[in-house]
Amino acid sequence: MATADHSLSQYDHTKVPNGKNFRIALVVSEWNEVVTNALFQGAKNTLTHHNVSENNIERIKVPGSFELIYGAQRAQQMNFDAIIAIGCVIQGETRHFEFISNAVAQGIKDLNLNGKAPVVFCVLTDDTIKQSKARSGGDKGNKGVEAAVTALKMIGL
Ligand code: DLZ
Repeated sequence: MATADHSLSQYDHTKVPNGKNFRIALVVSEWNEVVTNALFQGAKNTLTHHNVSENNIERIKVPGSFELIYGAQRAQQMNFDAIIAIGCVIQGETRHFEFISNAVAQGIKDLNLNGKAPVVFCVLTDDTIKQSKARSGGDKGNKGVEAAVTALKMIGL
């Protein structure tokens, strides 16, 4: 599961469905915005590269990663074909990190089981901002790219 030797931006383009006519919502947390903006940009560029129209990509802002669950659920009710939940939780001095990370992972899992559109987990859970920057357009690639490819594949299932 480690990304140490793996770039999050590398994938086989021939295995990605054509995104023409797909409608995709990107729910983006404002916490650690320098990272979540870069993840958003990576996802958006990848979606348009695979023919998703800019008009069919909607950015929905939420205050923090904890709110991604509610934001993604609202997006599921708005008839998008897929939702990408974008956040960045960084380890601090308290146990807050674990509560938020676990809640978001469980909440998004529940939305995938019960909702009508797939919700892709594009949430970085790192020890340091440096690690997050490396995974949002740095030397480990961009998890937003990986999330966009996943969304297209899930719609095409
Ligand atoms: C409160 C908090 C903290 C300490 N750290 C983060 C973080 O690293 N990443 C993130 O996305 N959000 C953080 N938050 C905010 C919570 O996600 C949430 O917005 C608040 O607890 C309000 O519900």
